[in-house]
Amino acid sequence: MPYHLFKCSECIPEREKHAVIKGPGETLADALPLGYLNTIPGTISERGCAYCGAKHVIGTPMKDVIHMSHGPVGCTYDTWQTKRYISDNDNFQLKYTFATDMKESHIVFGAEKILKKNIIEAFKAFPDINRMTIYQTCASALIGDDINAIAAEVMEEMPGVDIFVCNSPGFGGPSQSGGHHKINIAWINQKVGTFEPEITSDYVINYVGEYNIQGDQEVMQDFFKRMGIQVLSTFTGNGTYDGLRSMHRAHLNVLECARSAEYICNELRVRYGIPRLDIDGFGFEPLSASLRKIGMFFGIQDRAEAIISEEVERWKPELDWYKERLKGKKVCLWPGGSKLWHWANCIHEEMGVEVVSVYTKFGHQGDMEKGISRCEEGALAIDDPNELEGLEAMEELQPDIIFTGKRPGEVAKKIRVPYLNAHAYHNGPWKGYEGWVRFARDVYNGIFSPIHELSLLDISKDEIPDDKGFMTQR
Ligand code: CFM
Repeated sequence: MPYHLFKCSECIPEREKHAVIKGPGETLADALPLGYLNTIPGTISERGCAYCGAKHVIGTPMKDVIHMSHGPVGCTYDTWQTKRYISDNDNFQLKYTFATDMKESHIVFGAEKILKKNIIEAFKAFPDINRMTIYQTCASALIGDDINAIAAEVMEEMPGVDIFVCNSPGFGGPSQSGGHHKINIAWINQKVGTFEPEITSDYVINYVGEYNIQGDQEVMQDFFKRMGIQVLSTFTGNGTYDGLRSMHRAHLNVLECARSAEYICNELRVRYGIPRLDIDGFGFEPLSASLRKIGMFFGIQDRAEAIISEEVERWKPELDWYKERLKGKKVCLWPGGSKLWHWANCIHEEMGVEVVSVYTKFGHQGDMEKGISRCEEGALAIDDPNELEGLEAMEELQPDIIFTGKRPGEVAKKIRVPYLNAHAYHNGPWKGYEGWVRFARDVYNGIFSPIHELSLLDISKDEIPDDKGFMTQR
């Protein structure tokens, strides 16, 4: 049986179909973990909510916008201290966070008045910013505040401002993935086609599903510019509000994170006939193939080849230095969504590590299918894991390092497994050729840093670690 029931989850037998071991000779047809379902009651999920997926993943990387959360102030928690989607306008979207600060009295009497007051106050406080997004939360959705009406009223009263309303309360889906879908569709319905851009090239793209984590977007944009391609908009990292209103004028949608943003690409194809091309900015081979594909689409493949040979020649020796040292190191690849399949194969091929486990918090079965097909035989694949399952997996698999988020990462540290931040990165950007070397360096430092020898010392006992890191008596 390829399904795997964790000992810690024996009391939640429904969990069995959410974990699979990729057995020898088994194909994906034997079993895939269930995915994108409501979290089973009793398991402490690591997922985010649909509001988080809409606002904190996709909405807020937009850089020239006041991002207003209509709800209790706690809903805005996920901001500059956890997010690293920087921008080239001095990080306006990271530096400030806005909320209407709903309280109990607003639940009873309604919060439309304070919403309007807050919108006007925020625009007055930042006179250079005249674009706003407003996000519904569970609290304002449950009492039925009409955010659209208030936004329309303000736009009437303040000519020159433009407001987007995102109706994706926390309960609007099983995970953040539900919110991705909602904001994709809301944006194309409300805003695409309402702004006419200046076209400056024969080759015009939207760069979609790219959130500029630690500068990824800027690295990729530089490659596109060197190819003579105009990036009309980026959905949404380092992207501008008006650029994203003009997505309908691109010749091609270049899609990076298909999990979070395939919806808008598919709609742009249906409504405006713009084709979709899926790419990978991570890893030498996948990135080179991606630049080549874009070049082929526009008939400018020679420009892509010139970049590829220059960059590979410059950075490949450094990557190989790390590969030699990382060979055979065991990795648990435990991101939120699409990074499991963006990375599973190319970290093995290009950094030499063995992927002994993949998981996704909110990926769909298609993401798992891609992830499992790209990881090593014997790997443990888990959908929507809980903390205890993560611990049990680490104890069983004894990974040398795990790539995951801050919360599971801190748990790993407690059992002295080093972790890299797969979401926000350690020393990014990790996209591009130089970025991929930087990732390899972070992995190397994660595993080999002498700090781990110290962290393995338990000063309460008279013990020292042996050369494998296990504790022995002094
Ligand atoms: Fe796409 Fe993302 Fe991801 Fe995602 Fe995310 Fe993210 Fe992620 Mo954190 S959009 S699915 S909801 S690549 S925030 S930039 S790192 S879990 S694997």
